[in-house]
Amino acid sequence: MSAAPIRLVLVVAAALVDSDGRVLMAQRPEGKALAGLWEFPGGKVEPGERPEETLIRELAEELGIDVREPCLAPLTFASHAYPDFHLLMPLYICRRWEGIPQSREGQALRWQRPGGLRDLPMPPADLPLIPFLIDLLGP
Ligand code: 9L3
Ligand code: MG
Repeated sequence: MSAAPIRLVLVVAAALVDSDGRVLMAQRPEGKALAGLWEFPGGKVEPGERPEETLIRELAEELGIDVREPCLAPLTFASHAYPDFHLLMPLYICRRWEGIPQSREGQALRWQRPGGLRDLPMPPADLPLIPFLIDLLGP
């Protein structure tokens, strides 16, 4: 029996939740894979990094905010088979951070109640996280 090896890619993502229970979504900019789709901000775990470190680095690079480790807790994760790799993506729930999220990489940003996430075009990996957020935060 032989099977093609599967490339496993670990990506971490954050649901930044504000005091109204809205979640920050970022639109992937032109020139990137999946351009135009709205995602939970985050990115790939680099070799030697702990996932929590990746999240802190990615949110600083993309949004200019400082997410402190005590506020992080991965409560669920996404798993999605793309044609050329398999994505595993824990979703961290962040309710506290320092600074005001700003677009640092040309991406559009919007705050959205979980029930409104279904109206945004999202990467297939992110979609199954919507019911989890509706359960956690309401629609
Ligand atoms: N991805 C999907 N949903 C997300 C994030 C942050 C990333 N919420 C996918 C898009 C790419 C891969 O993970 O296929 C790596 O992301 P990036 O490094 O291109 O941002
Ligand atoms: Mg990214």
